[in-house]
Amino acid sequence: MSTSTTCPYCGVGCGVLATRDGTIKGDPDHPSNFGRLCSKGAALGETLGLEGRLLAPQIAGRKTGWDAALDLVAKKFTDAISDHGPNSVAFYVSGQFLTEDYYVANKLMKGYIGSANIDTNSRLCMASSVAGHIRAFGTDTVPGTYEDLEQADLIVLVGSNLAWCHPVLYQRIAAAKEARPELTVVNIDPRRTATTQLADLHLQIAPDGDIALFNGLLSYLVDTQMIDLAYVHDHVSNCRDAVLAARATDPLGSGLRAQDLRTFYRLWAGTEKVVTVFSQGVNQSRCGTDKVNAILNCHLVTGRIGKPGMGPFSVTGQPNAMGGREVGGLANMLACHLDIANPDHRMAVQNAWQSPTICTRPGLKAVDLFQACADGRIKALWIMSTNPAVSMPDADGVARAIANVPFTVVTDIMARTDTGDLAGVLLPAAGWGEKSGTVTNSERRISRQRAFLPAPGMARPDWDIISDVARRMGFQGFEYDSPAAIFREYARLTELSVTFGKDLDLTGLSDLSDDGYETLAPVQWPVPRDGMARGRFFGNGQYFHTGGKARMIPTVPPQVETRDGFLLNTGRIRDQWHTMTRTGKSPRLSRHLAEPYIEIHPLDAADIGVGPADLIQLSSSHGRGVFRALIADKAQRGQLFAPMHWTRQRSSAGWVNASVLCGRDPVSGQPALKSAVVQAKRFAAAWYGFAASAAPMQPNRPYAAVSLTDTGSRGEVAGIKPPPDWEAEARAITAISDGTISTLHDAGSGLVRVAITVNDRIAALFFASPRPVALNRDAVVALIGTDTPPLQALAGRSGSGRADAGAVICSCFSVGINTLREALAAGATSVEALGAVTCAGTNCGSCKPELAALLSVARLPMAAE
Ligand SMILES: Nc1nc2c(c(=O)[nH]1)N[C@H]1C(S)=C(S)[C@@H](COP(=O)(O)OP(=O)(O)OC[C@H]3O[C@@H](n4cnc5c(=O)[nH]c(N)nc54)[C@H](O)[C@@H]3O)O[C@H]1N2
Ligand SMILES: Nc1nc2c(c(=O)[nH]1)N[C@H]1C(S)=C(S)[C@@H](COP(=O)(O)OP(=O)(O)OC[C@H]3O[C@@H](n4cnc5c(=O)[nH]c(N)nc54)[C@H](O)[C@@H]3O)O[C@H]1N2
Ligand code: SF4
Ligand SMILES: [Mo]
Repeated sequence: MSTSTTCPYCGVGCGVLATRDGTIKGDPDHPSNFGRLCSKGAALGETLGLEGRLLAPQIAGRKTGWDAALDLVAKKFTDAISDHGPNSVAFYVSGQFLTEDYYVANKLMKGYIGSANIDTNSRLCMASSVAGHIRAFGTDTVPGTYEDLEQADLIVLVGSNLAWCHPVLYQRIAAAKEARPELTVVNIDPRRTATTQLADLHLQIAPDGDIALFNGLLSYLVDTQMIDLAYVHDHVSNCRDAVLAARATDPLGSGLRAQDLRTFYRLWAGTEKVVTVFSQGVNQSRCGTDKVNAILNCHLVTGRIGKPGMGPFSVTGQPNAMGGREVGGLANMLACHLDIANPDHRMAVQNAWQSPTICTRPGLKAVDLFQACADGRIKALWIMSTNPAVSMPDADGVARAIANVPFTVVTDIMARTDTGDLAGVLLPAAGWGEKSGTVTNSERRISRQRAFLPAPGMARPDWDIISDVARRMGFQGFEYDSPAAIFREYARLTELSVTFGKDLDLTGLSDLSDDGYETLAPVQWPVPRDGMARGRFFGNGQYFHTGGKARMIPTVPPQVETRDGFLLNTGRIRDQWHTMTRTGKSPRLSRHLAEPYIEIHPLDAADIGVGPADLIQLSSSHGRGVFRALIADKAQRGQLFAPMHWTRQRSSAGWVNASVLCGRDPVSGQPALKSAVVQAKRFAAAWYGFAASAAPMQPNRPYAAVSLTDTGSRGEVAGIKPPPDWEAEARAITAISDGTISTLHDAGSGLVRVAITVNDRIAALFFASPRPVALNRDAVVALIGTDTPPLQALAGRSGSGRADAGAVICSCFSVGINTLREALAAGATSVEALGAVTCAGTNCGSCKPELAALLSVARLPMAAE
């Protein structure tokens, strides 16, 4: 029997049918995905194993019971509050919390502890969109729905790599475009990405050139009389100021050519049904909030908002980024889209909660919160469901700041994370599939996550752990026995949002019975009591500012700063989720891109003397890192791109945020994670190696990146001087200390090959060379555990004589780049033909953009080979 639940990864919020044996299917009835899943969703079954899970609470590294752990947490927080005041404690939480988890954490901090020092990783993610929405609409509303993407005639993707980050939405757009080829897609991104593949026009903008671009569009709309005067008159304020600011802007500041600007402006102006989708290329910027408003201005001035097929669309990253915003997860918000700054709102929330207190001013935002940890102001810190020692800018500084807090608690599902390693108390959370609650996706659709597995060991749901601590701190109001009870309380509280004229209305769900909650079908808010649900906001021109009008915001492009070094852009890859604690468990997903890498333009690579597969060292004033070079003209000159996923658990120097020191948006406090300035040079490796082992390897060399395989683990390594003893080196790297060792040295090439056999089976293979090691890694991995004679295992480049499939492009069927190249050489001329020959792209379809790229340029699109 399968359980219908929701994918725990991105904000598309796909419905999943899951069974206890780990079978995962897309839910054909879920309105987000209608049965589709991407590569990560499809591999969820491979992430459910208990390896590495945190199964019991720990105090100072020792296992303990819940009573001891939670009494200690309650006491330390209570002591800190009574000795140093409520602002001496802080929570740092996550858009991967369920709404119920988020609600109780927020209630405890804001209504009972009396501080607003609860911030969330959404500060790194959605804060600029939230601030931009509030400035324009009077509240944090995402007006549109996914259907708008299918109904639009023009989709503009700004700072969004939808193909890899919201793959099912990308597939919905790709399907719509196939059905209606006149649907035009524009991609605005300084890099060429997998998403560019779908675009009719790629505007390779200068970093942070977005305000110049959209201010130019606003001027153009005015000049060509494309503005909707009646709409603006009735429903929009501040138009004149915004237009004046736009007029003062030189659109060439976008870094685009005049003719490309004209093409784009004509297209946008001439297409009524336009959806502008934006994501982290917009939000994660020193001018993120202004970028958001520059986009919203263009939709407001044309009245293209809240109607089928048109509107601005901020897509959310995490599965419950939206739910967190609803319940006041950010340090500057109250639950139900109410304002901390407004005394009436505060009093109303406190009354509803019957709570002893209520915070009176905004709390510390993420960057300031960790600064306060560094300088000793925070005495007790609780981090839940996020990994800031990796994901915050200046990650090493943040790690030191966390270590500096006298009492730190981390709740996670994993025993070892870079953040958990710094905690005094570790609390085991029940994970996806083991706990129940709700999440809200990018289109405001609330879906149930349902348990289909028992919680392992002593793990408990987050809402339950937080409520228990609250009770142990002596607070009443946390006697919840189920997530349904929390959800009802939250839905009732949204009555206040209605009373104060805000958008968030779930009153229709206030009296949901336990059964009703259990069977709740995906539903989009608002869900008013009268049952008159409506999909879109603002179609009637009614906004949430006093007076009911939307507000246009004058925006000014940032000063172009001269920089000494490269501009470092960071983001995501298709098959990993953030800090890899879950996707890293799937060998299949790890084969798409197995190493931390830097995309660098060929001319820049030549400038710094970096050749193919060399290593690059990055550094900034605060940190450094080492990455494989991926030389491609996808990035512009002077700009590097690195994925954010690697950690200290899986690499020796691949967590990019160590080198990311960046500015912040002054309005939202969101860090500019897309534009750090770094130095880059060739990493002076004396040797490069590849190892496969039956044991889990540790990243223990100057350069090392390890990942799981079906036969154990694999690792890329490099050292700065040759070791005195290669056999000892091989043992240290492969973590195999027993068995027999066989070694081959090739004096001419310097290649060293080592095999370790235990009980006549290959336990480890290690290859090292003065140059990056070229060999069939799949074949080497496949030899582990076999009874192949060691010298045979070391012989030849491809070991078993099988063709090397190369870096995996199709995760579902493990189809490698070389297999695809062969199919191309044999005459495949379409994505479908490639699929027919190799199966690639015929299951989840996440690799289709890469297949199309292969076809169009007939060269390798992504290969950390
Ligand atoms: N596979 C995968 N999917 C994910 C996630 C994941 O970890 N893995 N995480 C989820 C989360 S939490 C989030 S927030 C989303 C993020 O989803 P996206 O925002 O789509 O992804 P990113 O790769 O962070 O960045 C998007 C693009 O912004 C571009 N960019 C950089 N600077 C600028 C600029 O100045 N202007 C413009 N216009 N573009 C710029 C980058 O080159 C990059 O291609 O993905 C979600 N989905
Ligand atoms: N350089 C750079 N840095 C970035 C970004 C970028 O684009 N570039 N993007 C930023 C963005 S948008 C985001 S959203 C962040 C994401 O960054 P993080 O939130 O730090 O990354 P995750 O790996 O998702 O962390 C989630 C943690 O929660 C744990 N976990 C999983 N399920 C549960 C559960 O049910 N309960 C509990 N208690 N724990 C659980 C996981 O094991 C993991 O340790 O990164 C940000 N950092
Ligand atoms: S697109 Fe992929 S990661 Fe996002 S919710 Fe759907 S299956 Fe999950
Ligand atoms: Mo995010």
